[in-house]
Amino acid sequence: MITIYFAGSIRGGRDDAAVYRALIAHIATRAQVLTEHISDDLSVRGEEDLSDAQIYARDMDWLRSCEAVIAEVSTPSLGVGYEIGMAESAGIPVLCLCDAARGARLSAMISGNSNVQIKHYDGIKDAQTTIDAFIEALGANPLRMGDSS
Ligand code: 6IA
Repeated sequence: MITIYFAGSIRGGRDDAAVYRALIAHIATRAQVLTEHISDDLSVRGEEDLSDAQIYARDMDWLRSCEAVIAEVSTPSLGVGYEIGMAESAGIPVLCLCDAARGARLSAMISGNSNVQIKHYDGIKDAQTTIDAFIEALGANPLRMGDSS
């Protein structure tokens, strides 16, 4: 099964937590999601017991091991931007999902980056359809950019 690293804002703001939950639930029917906690109430899950250094080390291990990243980028987040950049430099395919109504505010470092796929979605169904096509394309061609074999 394909492994997906889902990225969504945490300290950048939790306004879209319900959207993350709906997208993660959908991805989980098609792939293994390494970061299902992004949709949760993190205090309930005990994430607060982890130091920032432990969170960073764990998330970077997951990021390096995943086959693709799906990032919800409507709420600006330093961590999500960092993860997108790290995935890009590792040659890991990245799909960025942005609520169309807020797309004009998306950072040029994402919207101007031809190495990542960007979808300005109009409602959850639209985002889910895009996720399906992205995962299907990965299954057809699971090689990372930069792989020589
Ligand atoms: O800058 P942000 O916090 O918005 O960054 C969010 C991104 O960084 C997510 O995509 C996560 O993969 C990662 N990340 C940042 N903080 C955490 C976290 N706990 N747990 C897991 N992943 C994280 C933060 C502590 C919490 C109790 C507030």
